[in-house]
Amino acid sequence: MKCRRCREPAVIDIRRHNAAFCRDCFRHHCHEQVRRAIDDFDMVEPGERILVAVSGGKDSLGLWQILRELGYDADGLYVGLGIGDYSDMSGSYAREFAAARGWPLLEVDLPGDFGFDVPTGSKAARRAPCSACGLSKRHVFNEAAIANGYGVLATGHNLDDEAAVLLGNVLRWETGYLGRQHPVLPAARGFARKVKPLVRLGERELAAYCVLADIDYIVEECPMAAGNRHLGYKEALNTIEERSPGTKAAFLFGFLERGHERFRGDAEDERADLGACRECGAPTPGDLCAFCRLRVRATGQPLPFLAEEAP
Ligand code: Q46
Ligand code: ZN
Repeated sequence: MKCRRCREPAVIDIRRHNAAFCRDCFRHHCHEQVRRAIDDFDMVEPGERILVAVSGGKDSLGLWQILRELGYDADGLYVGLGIGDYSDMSGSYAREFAAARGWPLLEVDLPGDFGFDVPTGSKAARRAPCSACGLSKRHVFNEAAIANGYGVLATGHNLDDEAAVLLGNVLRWETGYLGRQHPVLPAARGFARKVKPLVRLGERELAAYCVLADIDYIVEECPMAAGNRHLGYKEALNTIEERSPGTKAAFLFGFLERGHERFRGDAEDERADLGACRECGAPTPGDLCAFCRLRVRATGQPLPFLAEEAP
């Protein structure tokens, strides 16, 4: 097996591209895929500062490394979720990664800063752990980007993640979610722009990138992920991909080119009449945003303004 670019011996093959690469050319390939995603979808404006949400896993640390190597002004954000040893370990990986390179890492801790952790929040709100967790992360990421003056927030969602989310949304015809499923969510009042620069790279490519680039990342999966629907969709797509390489990318990029536009209106309607949360100012259709409602339930404590209003 020879490298497609330089004809030296290859270390990895990528069936959907019908190509194999040596170590250096594979790194170049990963950089190129991220550069293309950023250019094709106009993710970042010149001179803009990027905040990268890092979990200590391969995708987010790989993304931070690639963005820096491409010359972007990118800092990290780690959010402690309070998921036992898993959070302790993932935090250590993120901190060590940042410290070894001297790159700034912002930290927010759900238990320390907001008084609850994901397991408690999910039980109290009777939500699946990943639902309480996802809602908390979206809220905290957005708040941190805006409060610290970053124009854009980048997350490590890769091709496998996005294809699995798309499959879930199509299976249930979630038209609002389909309208929002895009590698770029534009900024709006109270929302930072959100981008997913890894959409052109698969999970296996990210794992290989980290190994070849000497990035130490947490290999353990989050203990709360077991049994969630997303994993089932990923497995189903992997089975299809195994038989017909390239299907996953065709599914996602075909949607982005020919399907997404048709659902955009549904998402815009949902965003159109949002007010500000009475507690934290985040955009919300109601009085209190979903994160503040979760927080009230999880901590069992009224928020300061609610306490003031009590008779
Ligand atoms: S951290 Fe949170 Fe994930 Fe764990 S609880 Fe689910 S969403 S699986 S990326
Ligand atoms: Zn709020």
